[in-house]
Amino acid sequence: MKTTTCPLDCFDSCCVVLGDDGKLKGDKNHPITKGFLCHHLNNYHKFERIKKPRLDGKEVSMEAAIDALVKKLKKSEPSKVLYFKGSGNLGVMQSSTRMFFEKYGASLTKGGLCEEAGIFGIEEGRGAALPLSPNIVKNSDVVIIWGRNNSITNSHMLPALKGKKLIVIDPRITDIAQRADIHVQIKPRCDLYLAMLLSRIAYMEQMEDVDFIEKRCENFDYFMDEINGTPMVKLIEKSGVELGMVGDILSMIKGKKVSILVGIGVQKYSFGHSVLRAIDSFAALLGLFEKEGCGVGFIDDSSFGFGKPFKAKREKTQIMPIVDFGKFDICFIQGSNPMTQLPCTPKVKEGIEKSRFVVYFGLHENETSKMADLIIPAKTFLEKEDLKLSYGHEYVGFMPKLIDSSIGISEYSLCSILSKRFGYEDLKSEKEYIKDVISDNTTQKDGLLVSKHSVDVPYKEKFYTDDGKFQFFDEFDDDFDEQEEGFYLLAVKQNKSLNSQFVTDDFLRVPKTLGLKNGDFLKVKNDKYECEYEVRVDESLRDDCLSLYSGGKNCNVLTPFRVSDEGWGAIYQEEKVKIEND
Ligand SMILES: Nc1nc2c(c(=O)[nH]1)N[C@H]1C(S)=C(S)[C@@H](COP(=O)(O)OP(=O)(O)OC[C@H]3O[C@@H](n4cnc5c(=O)[nH]c(N)nc54)[C@H](O)[C@@H]3O)O[C@H]1N2
Ligand SMILES: Nc1nc2c(c(=O)[nH]1)N[C@H]1C(S)=C(S)[C@@H](COP(=O)(O)OP(=O)(O)OC[C@H]3O[C@@H](n4cnc5c(=O)[nH]c(N)nc54)[C@H](O)[C@@H]3O)O[C@H]1N2
Ligand code: SF4
Ligand SMILES: [Mo]
Repeated sequence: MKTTTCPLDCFDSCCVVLGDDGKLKGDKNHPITKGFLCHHLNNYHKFERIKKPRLDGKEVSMEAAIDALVKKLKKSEPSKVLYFKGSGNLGVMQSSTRMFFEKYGASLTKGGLCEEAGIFGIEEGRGAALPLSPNIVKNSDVVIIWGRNNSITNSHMLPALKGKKLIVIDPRITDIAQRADIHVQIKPRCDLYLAMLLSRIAYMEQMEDVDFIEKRCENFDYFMDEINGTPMVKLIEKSGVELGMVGDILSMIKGKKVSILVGIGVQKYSFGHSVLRAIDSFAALLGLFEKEGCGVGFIDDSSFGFGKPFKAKREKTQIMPIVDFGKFDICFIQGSNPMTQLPCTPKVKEGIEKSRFVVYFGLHENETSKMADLIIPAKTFLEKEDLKLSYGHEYVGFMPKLIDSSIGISEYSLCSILSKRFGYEDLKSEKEYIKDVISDNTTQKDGLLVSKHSVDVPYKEKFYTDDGKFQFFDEFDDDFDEQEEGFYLLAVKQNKSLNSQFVTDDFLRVPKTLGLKNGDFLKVKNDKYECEYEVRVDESLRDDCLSLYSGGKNCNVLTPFRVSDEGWGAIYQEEKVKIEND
């Protein structure tokens, strides 16, 4: 049986079986995949890929494409070259190209478009974000789903949720919210205050885990001072959640095994790191970090503790969500579609138009490939050697080359050819890189490869902070004016696309109260830009929210050109938008 691992940016990292007919199926024996794949891989071959390299709009051979790139790189000042890698494929070998560009002296990016703000907060409190796998969640009594949309983005968690009490905290009535025992249809950006309110009442109800807090935590008194120092009415007002509902949540979790599954929804804000820190602090107050069937999961760090073969050693100077492409003579864009995925599309467009030579290295045509001077087609995950870690569970997935194809080039081969052309030392073979990652970082569990650092109860022994203790949070900045007129513009995922890959959806979802109907057009604006969208009425939305799906061609026209206070993360939902409704 030919098996591999789904390369996509997803919690689940499914184990994929390649049939003799070329069809992809989920491995029935894999403990997470359990025999099913989602829309993306079930339809993988239907999506047209780029077959030939193109230079200035004309098809060329791969040799000519690489020649053109080498020529440009040799002529350019290295710091005027930008290396920009997205998350189209999360295999370990994807980063091999960075090795070449780092040696060459190109500018590298830091921060990112996804979980960076939240991860910063988690690392402040716990030192590292260890995965909370479905294997742990299945032993919980209650699961709190906090700004994560499992049925769409993390469907292989669903079996672990069966039979559990579910509490969903989400401004939209998602599929999982409809099945929840409690749904807090929270106002966007209010989660930090809800975490504080929950902590305050839990403490009043003496739900804190005294022993855990005393032995394994720091800063608890300051945390409680901060919380008790904030008037209760302010916490209720700021969270927008009634005390009755807080009471219902706490009675449901009291004395129970509780897992909290946090998604990126809660941290697409300037103070995103503090939101995760506050949720973690609530969990630590309850002592959830050392009990079986308990814990907090996020977009976890699957490579925690791993020696990373392609880790950048040079300083990264460019902040990814607000990088100015126009400053660079050459932009090498791999596995990404910044024209739709970075915040503030008008700025991105301006930069990409200004840059002298834009290289797009990807699988599919998209808004960025349309603007590129040189297009280099990639190989699919079936056609190259790789290895995949998951940010949602402990298993490490083999990705052997299963198919020969004359189309495209792998990241490793491109790196290898470029290195040779520049006279850099020879690379190890790709099999060797993969073998080293496996032998240094993994071990076997029930016949499957898992991270060496994976444990049944994360943080049971220690936290990964300097003193090995959990650090409660005690202060945060929030200067957002929630009274400002306008709508929250939610940035969410949908089932048929993986960000901008596959079938995208350009419609603006609006609440029923706007009195619009499907097919109407609505002009939406912020301080600088405006954009007209075709509308779909969505009864799952709060009256103060609009939403756009990730990958839609105008999904980022109105998102702010800013980054989080910590972590250099994109903050798609930080600013309200206004509508022109006549
Ligand atoms: N099908 C599919 N799966 C995917 C992806 C995809 O594009 N398509 N993308 C992958 C990637 S890159 C990632 S990072 C993950 C993300 O996985 P998720 O975090 O599950 O994805 P989102 O849809 O961004 O956000 C989840 C929920 O947060 C809610 N939300 C928005 N704002 C707030 C808020 O202020 N507070 C609270 N409590 N909730 C809020 C939204 O309504 C949404 O339901 O999914 C991965 N999986
Ligand atoms: N408005 C809004 N914006 C968002 C989000 C949102 O929810 N709303 N989500 C954000 C998040 S969480 C993320 S992670 C980012 C993702 O944003 P990006 O990292 O830009 O990811 P994609 O849009 O999925 O683009 C992936 C590209 O990778 C290419 N690709 C696929 N496989 C391979 C391969 O093996 N090799 C190479 N070289 N290329 C390959 C595909 O052709 C595609 O062009 O978007 C962010 N932007
Ligand atoms: S995108 Fe996620 S759910 Fe779909 S096949 Fe890949 S790993 Fe599985
Ligand atoms: Mo992401």
